[in-house]
Amino acid sequence: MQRTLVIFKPDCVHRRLVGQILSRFEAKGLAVVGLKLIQVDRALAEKHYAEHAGKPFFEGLIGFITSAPVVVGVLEGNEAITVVRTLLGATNGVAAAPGTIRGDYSSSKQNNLVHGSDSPESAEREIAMWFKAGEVASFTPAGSEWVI
Ligand code: RTP
Ligand code: MG
Repeated sequence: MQRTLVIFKPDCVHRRLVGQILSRFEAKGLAVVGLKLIQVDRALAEKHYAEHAGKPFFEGLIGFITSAPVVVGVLEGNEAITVVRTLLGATNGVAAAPGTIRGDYSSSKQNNLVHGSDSPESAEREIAMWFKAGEVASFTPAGSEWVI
C-alpha cells in the first residue's frame, strides 16, 4: 500500500467538484486517510511548487493556488501515486484524454482541478509539508485486500 497527496485546487472548490472527483478516487479503490480544507499562504504555495520557481507560469500559479481555499488529502491504496496521476490525465486539460478527470472537466493549462504527487519522494515530502503527524490516520482501511 502506498500513500499520495492530492490537492483539490481553488477551481475545483469553486466549481463544487470536490465530492465528485473524490468519489472517482474512492471508486478506483483508494481510501481517504487525511482530508481538510485550508487557505494556503504564499510561503506554503512557493514551497510546494519550488520546482517551478522562475518559470513563466510560476507567479500565476502561486496567485491561483492562494486565491481561495483548497481541499488537501492523503489517499492510500495499491500504487496510489501512479493511480492518481493516471486518473488525472495530462497536465493541460485541453490535451487530457476524455475519461480522465482533467479530460472530462478541464480546458485549461493552469486550472486543472487536482494535484497529485509525482513520485514516492514527492509524496513523502508533500504529505509532511501539508499535514501534521496527528492529522493523517495510521489505520489500515478495511477491505484493502480487495483492491490489490
Ligand atoms: P500538479 O503538480 O498540479 O499535479 O500538475 P502536473 O504535475 O501535471 O504539472 P506540473 O508540470 O507539475 O505543473 C504544476 C501546475 O502548474 C500549472 N501550470 N500552468 N500556464 C502554464 O503553462 C502551466 N503549466 C503548468 C498547472 O496547474 C499544473 O498542474
Ligand atoms: Mg507536478
